[in-house]
Amino acid sequence: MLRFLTAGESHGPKLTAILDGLPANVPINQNFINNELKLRQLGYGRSARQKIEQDIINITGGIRFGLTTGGPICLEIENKDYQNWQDIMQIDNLTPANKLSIANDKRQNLASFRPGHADLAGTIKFKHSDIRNVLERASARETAMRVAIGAVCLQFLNNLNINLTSHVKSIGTIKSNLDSSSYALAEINQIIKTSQFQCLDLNCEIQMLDIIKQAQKQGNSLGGVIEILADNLPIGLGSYTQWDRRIDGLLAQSIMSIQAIKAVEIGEGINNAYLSGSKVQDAIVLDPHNAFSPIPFKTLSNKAGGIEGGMTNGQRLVIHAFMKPIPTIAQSLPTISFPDFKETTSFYERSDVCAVSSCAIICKAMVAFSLSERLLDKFAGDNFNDIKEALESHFKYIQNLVN
Ligand code: EPS
Repeated sequence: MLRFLTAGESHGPKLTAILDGLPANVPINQNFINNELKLRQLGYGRSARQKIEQDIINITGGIRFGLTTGGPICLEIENKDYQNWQDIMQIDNLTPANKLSIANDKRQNLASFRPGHADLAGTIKFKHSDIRNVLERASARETAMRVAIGAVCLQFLNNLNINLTSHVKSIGTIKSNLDSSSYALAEINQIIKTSQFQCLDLNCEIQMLDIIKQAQKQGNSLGGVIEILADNLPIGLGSYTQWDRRIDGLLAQSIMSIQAIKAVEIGEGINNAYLSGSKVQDAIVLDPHNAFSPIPFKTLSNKAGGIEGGMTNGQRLVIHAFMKPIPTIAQSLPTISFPDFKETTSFYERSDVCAVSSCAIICKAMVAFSLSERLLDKFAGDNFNDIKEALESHFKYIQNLVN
């Protein structure tokens, strides 16, 4: 069973995670993890916090001589901003002197719930007397750790020839018009490397930049849509046999767990609901001489997005994630004060105006984790080579079905 937990607060000393259940002998390169972490920090519209942080991975267990040992992998990322928050985030109880020194610090006296955040429900749920206990942990800073976990899983998958990418389809009302289905994933990766928004349609860049600048001026924020793709998946990850083994539901859960993601679509799921059956189902044909796929059949379209009956069907996995505009905005909104519960307006510290391109990296990471989980369900093994061999024999079995 593959699983991970993260710990740490946004302005605490560091973020930590343990990833447990990867087999031994998976080649892991720290530069690869650091590159994904760097990509998550890029994109116009991020807050001043990103100038403080330079996320670098510190691995303290589970990897030796560039290979996983099979033991739990322990990952850490330092919060450089902690230097500015030591009093507010201290572990020990406040002394009278500490109390005095932070008494007038606005950061210590959060007086209202920010609409759209975890503040209100979280404070009531845990019966907190300080809203900061909620926002520190609910913060999307935690996604740095998810990207690190995902970067380990991506290396596991890539070494099995399973490739993933993600790109930004829209920011606010600016939409990319390019259809990714005619692009190889390597081509997409080359193009988005040159985009500051991880967008495949480079013609959108200027408009995306403009719309973010406008939102910034207006004290507003923007969301967007991200597409996540995976190629060379085996057939039959997930299962139709029980509700909680269906891979579409499991993938949706892992993506919906990302802060600000409010909807997930598999393939053309939303549009398909408006069409008749004959226009939605993907016809299947033989394809024995495809140099790019070990599977000797294919579908003529991919409206199902690579999943049928809760299982991967060997076609490209296509997922869309919908991110709401970031809830912390400079514009004040009506809200309720704390602890006196009176009507007031929301407070503002600092925030991102748009983090859709960062979210594309986070979505890819969560899909990489989720696919690794499902792969290990089907091709379980304690050593990487056992899994590789099992996967090769899976594809041989399929090839031998068509002669
Ligand atoms: C976040 C608020 C901002 C973001 C943060 C997520 O941080 P701060 O409160 O320090 O200004 O920049 O994201 C990150 C720090 C990050 O690395 O992504 C929030 O409330 O979710």
